Formats: sequence, C-alpha cells, structure tokens
Amino acid sequence: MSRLVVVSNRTVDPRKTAAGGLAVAVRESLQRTGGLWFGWSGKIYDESDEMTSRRGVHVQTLGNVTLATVDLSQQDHDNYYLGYANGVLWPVFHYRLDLADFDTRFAAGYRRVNQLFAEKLLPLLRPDDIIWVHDYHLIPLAAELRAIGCGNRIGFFLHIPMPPPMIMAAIPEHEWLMRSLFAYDLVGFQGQIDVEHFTHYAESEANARQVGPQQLRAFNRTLRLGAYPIGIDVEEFVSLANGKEAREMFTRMRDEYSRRRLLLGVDRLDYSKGLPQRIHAFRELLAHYPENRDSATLIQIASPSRESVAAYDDLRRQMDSLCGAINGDYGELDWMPVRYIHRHVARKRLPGLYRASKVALVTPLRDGMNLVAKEFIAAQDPSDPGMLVLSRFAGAAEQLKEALLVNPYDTQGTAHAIQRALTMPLDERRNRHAALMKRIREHDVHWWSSSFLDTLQDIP
Ligand code: GDG
Repeated sequence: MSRLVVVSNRTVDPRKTAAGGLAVAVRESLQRTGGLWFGWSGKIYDESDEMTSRRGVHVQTLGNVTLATVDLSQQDHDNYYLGYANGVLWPVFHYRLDLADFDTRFAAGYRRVNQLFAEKLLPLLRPDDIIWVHDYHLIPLAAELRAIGCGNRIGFFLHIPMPPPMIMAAIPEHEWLMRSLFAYDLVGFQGQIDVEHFTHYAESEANARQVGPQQLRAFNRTLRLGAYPIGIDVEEFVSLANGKEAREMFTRMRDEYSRRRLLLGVDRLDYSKGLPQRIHAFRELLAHYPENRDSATLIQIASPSRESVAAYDDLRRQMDSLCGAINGDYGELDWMPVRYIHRHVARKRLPGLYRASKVALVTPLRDGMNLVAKEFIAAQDPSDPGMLVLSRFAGAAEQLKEALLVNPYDTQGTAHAIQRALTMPLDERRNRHAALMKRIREHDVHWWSSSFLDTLQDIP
C-alpha cells in the first residue's frame, strides 16, 4: 500500500490524547501505512530578521509518522489565513455574503501560500505516495503541485458546505477556485447536497460532462466526486465518557441541577453556529411555556475562535448583550436561565456535560457536518438518553433523521421543538437514541477515512 501524505492548514501532534476525532482518524490512517503530515507550524516569522526569515521546513519524526511544517510571514498569514480563508471563503461557503471582504490582496496571499506549500512539499514526496488535502484553506494546492510536476494521486476533502452556484459565483475568483478543484483525482464532500451544488456549478459554468457514476470531465481532466460524511470515533468517545474527568463532571452537574432541567450548547463562537438565534428561541420557550421558568437552564459553551476577524468580535458583543438581557428579564435570586461561558472546556470533561443534559441544542444556520451532534448522542445513557434538537441546515441532518429537526431562523418553531424534547416520553427517547446511535456507529470516523482513502487508492 502507498504511503499516505496528509496536508492541512494546521497539523496536530499525533501523540496528544486530547486531540479530537479528525486528528485521531488522520493519525490512525498515517500510522497504518507510515506517513507524512504537512502544514503550517502556527508560527509567524519576523521578516526583518534575516536568520529567522529563511523559509525552512521543520521536520519531526514520531514513530513511523513524520510531521513537516513551515512558518508564515505576517503578511502571508494575514492575507491567506485571516483575509481569504476566513474573510472570504468561510463566510461565502456558509452563505454569508454580507460578511465577505473581497480584496485582491487576500486572493494573492492565498495563492502565494498555496504555492509555498506546494514548493516545500514536492521535495518530500515519493512517486507512489497518495496525498490527502484538507479543507478550504488549500483548494488550489493540487493545481500548484501539478504545475511543478507532481503526478501523484491527490484527494481533497471539504469540511465546510459547498454553496449553490449563484452564491459561489459571488467570489471574484470563483472560476479559478473551481478549475483548481479539477486538478484533484477525488473530491469528497460532507453530504449529497454538497455534491449536487458542485455538480450544478461544474455543468453550468464549466461545461462539465458526467462520464461515469460520480465522475465529471472538464478542463481536460476527469474528477471523481462523492459524499463522505465525517463521523466521530464512537468507541473513543464512549470510553472518554466513562473516564474519571467525565464522571466527575456528570456527578457535579447532576447534583447542581437536580431540581432543574439542563439544556446544552457547545460551539466555537462562530456566526455560522446560530448562537443569537438560539438564545432568542430559548427566550421564546420561557415566554410561551412558563413551566420552564425557574427550571430550564441553558449552558452555552462558546469556545473562543478567530478573535482577530472583526465579525467574531461583533458576535461576541451581541451574545454578551442577549445573555445579559435574558438573565436580567427572567432570572431569579436562585436561578439564571442562561449560563454563557466564553471559554474552552477540557475535552475529557465534555462527555460528562453532554450526559448530564436533557437536551442538546445544535442549531447552526449552516454547517458542513457538526460533530457536537454526534458526540452528544455517543455520550448518552441509553436507558435514559437526552434528546437532540438539530438544525436542518447542518450537514448532520442528512443522517440524523431521528433528532428533532428545526429551522433555526424560525424562533417559535425552534422553541416548540425544544419544549417537545423536554417533555418527550422515555420510550420515544430510547427508540430515537438507539436509531441515532446505530447511524453514528455505522458511519464513524474510521469508516470516513478508509472509504475516502480506498476510493482514492483505487482510482486508476
Ligand atoms: C468544521 C466544520 C465539521 C467545541 N468547543 C469545545 C470543544 N469543541 C469541539 C467539539 C467538536 C469540535 O470542537 C467542533 O466540531 P464541529 O463539527 O461542531 O465544528 P467546526 O469546528 O466548525 O468544524 C464542521 C468539522 O469541521 C469536521 O469536518 O463537522 O461542519 O465547520 O469536536 O467537541 N472541545 C473542547 N472544548 C470546547 O470548549 N474540548
């Protein structure tokens, strides 16, 4: 079997046990064949300093896995990472054209860093390596590698949604981005809807033809496409839930909230996650179903994210104000409706929090998949499981049909679904949970990486 080379914006030390599902899957796939993981080191070098500004590759060998990273200049980081990846691609791919900042310097920086990655990666490659590139930061990487002579098999996985053609076309460089994707051999998406959006774009804007099942031909290349919904490592998460930290967390929460019903949200503080709409829906719940006052408590963990992008700062202020208002209007001396925590919670404790909650609110406005939904299911006690309220606009909704699906823009509808989740009879909760658990076990993270890599490996 060929050696695997994984390329992503950031690499993760594969020895760290607290790493999330993706890192675990990548580590496992890399260890199976021996492999190389290439990406940005997370460091920015000082351009005025001759010694440090030399762009070397840092190589570290950990067993049969090699980590290779490069540093970025401040300007490259600002234009590629903050400007284009997180100021253009992230908002547009999440349908937020209003938040996109189209500036040609960002596009130039994005191209420059992709060229830099290609140039630094090429000398490390062996002829029969297969390369797996991850996410929106690196769309043009295969095209840049091909331009300097790389003939290896290269696959790409998009972790975020693929928008419909009309939205995609709002990006000034949309044609270049889409043409770049045809330099890959296999492009994987989270869901069937993403495959459809890509296919519509390719057929209408690039005259692509279907030349086989899930195969498109355009720009003199044949591209294989597919939906590979990412999963979690269910077994790892179940064993994390039985660990000391998670059990302590569970007991603490159960004792603290013995008279109350706990609702939970766990998200990066990101405008795609629908946090203000969620607070509005919870407020509506208290207004319309008064039995929840002095009873239901929403814990919202919003872990800090991309704080140097302006839109994230606005969201932070909006959340502070909405949570302050709901607590001011409905709170009692001994009960606060919302506990809003703008901090990262240790991964080992998360399953305890999930298990102590009656209801999880996973209500993004748009999301590629959403792993919190799957983690919540895996952490439940099957004999008395909590219920998942899930946005129909999360990729996970294509699979998790037994959750209560909501439209997060519809405040009253969402409040009604939350009330239904809070009052759902035990039998129904058990049946729904068993069906959901079966789904997430069948399509776990191991299935995800091996089905993608097997397809890529088998492409002639
Ligand atoms: C992108 C796509 C797609 C969150 N807060 C804390 C914490 N988390 C962990 C969760 C979960 C992960 O972060 C979040 O994953 P999501 O899937 O929900 O979202 P994104 O970060 O936006 O990821 C997404 C994913 O890629 C994979 O393809 O599903 O659609 O947007 O694992 O548990 N973890 C800890 N403390 C926190 O405070 N430890």
